[in-house]
Amino acid sequence: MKNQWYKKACFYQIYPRSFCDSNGDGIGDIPGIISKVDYLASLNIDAIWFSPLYCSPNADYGYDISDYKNINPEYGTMQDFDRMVKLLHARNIKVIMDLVINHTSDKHRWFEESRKSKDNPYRNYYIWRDGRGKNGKKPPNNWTSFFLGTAWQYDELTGQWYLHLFDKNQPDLNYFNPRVLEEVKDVLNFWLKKGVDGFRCDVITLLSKREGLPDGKKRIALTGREHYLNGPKIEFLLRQLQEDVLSKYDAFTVGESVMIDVDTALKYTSGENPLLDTVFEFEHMNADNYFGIKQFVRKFSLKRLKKTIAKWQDGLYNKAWNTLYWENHDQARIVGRYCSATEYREEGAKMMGTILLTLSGTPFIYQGQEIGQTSAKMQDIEMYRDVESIRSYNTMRKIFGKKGAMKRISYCSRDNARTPVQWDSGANGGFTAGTPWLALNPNYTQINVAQQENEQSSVLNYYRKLIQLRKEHDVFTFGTYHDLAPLKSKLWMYKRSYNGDEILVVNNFSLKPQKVRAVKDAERYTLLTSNYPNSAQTPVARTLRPYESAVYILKEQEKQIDIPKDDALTTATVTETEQTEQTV
Ligand code: ISL
Ligand code: CA
Repeated sequence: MKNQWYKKACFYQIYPRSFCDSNGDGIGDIPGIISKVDYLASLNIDAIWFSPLYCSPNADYGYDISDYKNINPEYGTMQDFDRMVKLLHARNIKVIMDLVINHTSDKHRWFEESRKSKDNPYRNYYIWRDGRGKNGKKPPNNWTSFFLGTAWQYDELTGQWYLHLFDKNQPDLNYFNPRVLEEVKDVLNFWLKKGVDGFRCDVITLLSKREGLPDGKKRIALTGREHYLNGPKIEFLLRQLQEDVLSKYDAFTVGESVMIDVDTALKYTSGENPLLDTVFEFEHMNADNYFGIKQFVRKFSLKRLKKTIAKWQDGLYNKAWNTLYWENHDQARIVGRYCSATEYREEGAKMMGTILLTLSGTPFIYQGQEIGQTSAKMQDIEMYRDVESIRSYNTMRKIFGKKGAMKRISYCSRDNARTPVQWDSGANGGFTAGTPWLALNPNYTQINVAQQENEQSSVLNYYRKLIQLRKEHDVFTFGTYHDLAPLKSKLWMYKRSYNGDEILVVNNFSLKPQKVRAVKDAERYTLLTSNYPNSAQTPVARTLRPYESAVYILKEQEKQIDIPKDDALTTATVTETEQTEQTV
């Protein structure tokens, strides 16, 4: 039976380039991370997902890998890496690596070989095709890239095109060729032998393309996706990785699953030997855009968000395991998206933290989120470093004009999450003694770790408290989810129940006070925590202040394990199985 430690765990994501720079070159690095291990331990987190640390020419900052078995020299050496793992393990923090196997860098040795000639032994590691039209000067099919435009690049050398679902510097690996999966297994073995605890699997659901690579239905984005999203052989590929490698180390996996729905998620994550332990779905990050395309910005709707969360909370309950996240290196900061970054900023940040840590699934906190960092919203395209932002700005300009494009990019750009961590109010927020690779958000003078360490009621200390409470009360992690007011557009109130225990979470998603009716049997509950001083001690009828968020818990004496009169014995057994399931 697999060790399910990850169910009770709280994860933290590090984007190494922006975490902490130790040598003044403006780039975060492993010695920088090492200097912060005690800070990481003080958060009481159980595991860290590292965005790629491998060698990369940085077309997509690590998501274009040129050597899977070495550390990017900008970040340090393999010795530094080993030391970091040791220090983290000594603090009971597990290490999860990013596994980017849909594509490599075009500077990877395999691709450099592959390009050389049609009969090179590595040719078939990538997806090469003849072009269409006269002289083959048109791409082989109509698929478009995640970063917009065609997904094909013509290569003069051999007169053929190669497929790249992302940037042209990120050629897709060819899983029609069984050799490729063998290479990947070798990479997995390498890191697992070193003692890492699992993988976050980048765009894992895209690996298997449909035979013949047929044209796709024309769409606003990702034309062709019906031919590779959860493609024909994906389950076979994942099964092999599980059986031949991952299961031997009891390794944890979370699969980044673009555009996934509940039923497909269940295919990957349910059953006795799931293909993945859990997934990152995207739907709940679309409450402020049209068609799931983040550049098509739209006013945030709490009702939409609640509907999506309810669907996932219910859909996976007792069948599979979900993740919880608001931020990562691909998303703008949540403060400023789902709550205000100006008025009541701290209350909003704490409210979003409360929700993250009181739902079912494994929570992931992204660096800087724990202090409520906000999006930098840079107004000059020259300041951006992210390939997606730059590419989509150019496309958006054609649709919305310069101003409209900038407005949208500055709202949704991935660089909003990638500005360095704000450690203190000194030069460059204490991130570097040199010039940072990406400018800091100027608000580091007000929002930073040092200042929040000194303030008892800071966002940082609130996150710590919530993580602690989640550890103490299993109902946070394992409870059922029940939305008490799904139709309210400003209030999010829900109840979680588990083994006779209950919590009620009430949140005001607006800048104005909101009236709430008393919760049924309000006196049975008592206040556990709140982001305001003097919140009501029981969930009575009253007015919730702007972004007020409070967690109530069933009083100890009110707890009872329900035993139906007719079949007490069966129920007792059920309770017992539930308890073994959560044992970690
Ligand atoms: O960020 C995105 C826009 O919303 C997504 O399209 C993103 O590109 C997609 O979620 C895949 O993300 C992952 O793979 C990419 C890499 O650029 C991202 O940073 C990574 O998280 C290619 O490896
Ligand atoms: Ca450095």
